Amino acid sequence: MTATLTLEPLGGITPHPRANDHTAGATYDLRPTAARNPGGAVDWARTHGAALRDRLRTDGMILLRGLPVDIAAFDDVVRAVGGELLPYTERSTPRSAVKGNIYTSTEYPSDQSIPLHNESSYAAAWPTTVYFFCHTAPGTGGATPVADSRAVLDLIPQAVRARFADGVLYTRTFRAEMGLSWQEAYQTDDRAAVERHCRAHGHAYSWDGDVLHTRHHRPATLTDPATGTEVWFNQGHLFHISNLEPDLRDVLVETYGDHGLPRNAHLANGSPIPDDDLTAIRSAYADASLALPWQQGDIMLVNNHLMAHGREPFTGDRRILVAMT
Ligand SMILES: O=C(O)CCC(=O)C(=O)O
Repeated sequence: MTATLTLEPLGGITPHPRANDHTAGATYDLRPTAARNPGGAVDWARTHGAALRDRLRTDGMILLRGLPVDIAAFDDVVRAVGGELLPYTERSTPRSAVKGNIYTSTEYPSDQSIPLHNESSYAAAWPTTVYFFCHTAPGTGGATPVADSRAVLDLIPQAVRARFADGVLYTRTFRAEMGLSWQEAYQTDDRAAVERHCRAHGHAYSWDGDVLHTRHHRPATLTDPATGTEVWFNQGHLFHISNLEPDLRDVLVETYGDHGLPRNAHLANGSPIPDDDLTAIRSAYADASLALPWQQGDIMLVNNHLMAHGREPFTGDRRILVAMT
């Protein structure tokens, strides 16, 4: 039986004006909602699991606040809502396993932002739901902003979308001393297993000693099966070399050349993504985004088809854990 789920709008959050008022006609209610319950987190999640799944299908993001949660309870809440937790495969960023398939969120230096992105949208497989748990709230900053991927698509000019009609070409170089090694990205020491993965998913690959180069195409958009809506769903702007600080970019190009960069992205035909297109895409994300300050114990449920997520710079001992189903 489905229990009634009461979600209340969260105060103190002001989405960017264009997030609910953009030009393509449709509007989405991006006000985040929260479920509050001071009682047992796991029982509550078991009772409301089906209702939470239902709401997530359209709402995109729900914050659970005020539940007493530790790592074990987070694990159980995720199972109650989404079933078995998925491992982080075909990795693109460093994360450490904390308990089973619960990981730290991406371990990038605290002064850096992580651009909004849909989890693993560069890969052959991705989670449909991502769960973030605030184990330790940051001192300042450090929100995990979200952006409605339907709004992002609507905010990207038609001419830009047309250039991405055939998808994105992702190029990656895995080396031990820069970015991720192939062993970390694919979670194996077995080259043959990596080659099997590449062949199964149509990734071209070549070896240069212990350095692995790959190239693969993925679509730029996705039709969400639950709502039938098209969403912007790729990491072209994040893989692109322009995402790095200019100094680091110059050093990488000088050291490894254009074809040896840890990550890069091109239009599907291999030509460069125009700078103006990247600017338009990044500004669409910015316009559609909203950020919630974390409170210790918060769990954020994110529909990975409908919502991108990122990270703001922070101070203090922030610890956000992530699980995927
Ligand atoms: O730490 C966070 O809030 C999210 C980091 C992130 O974007 C990720 O791990 O994919």
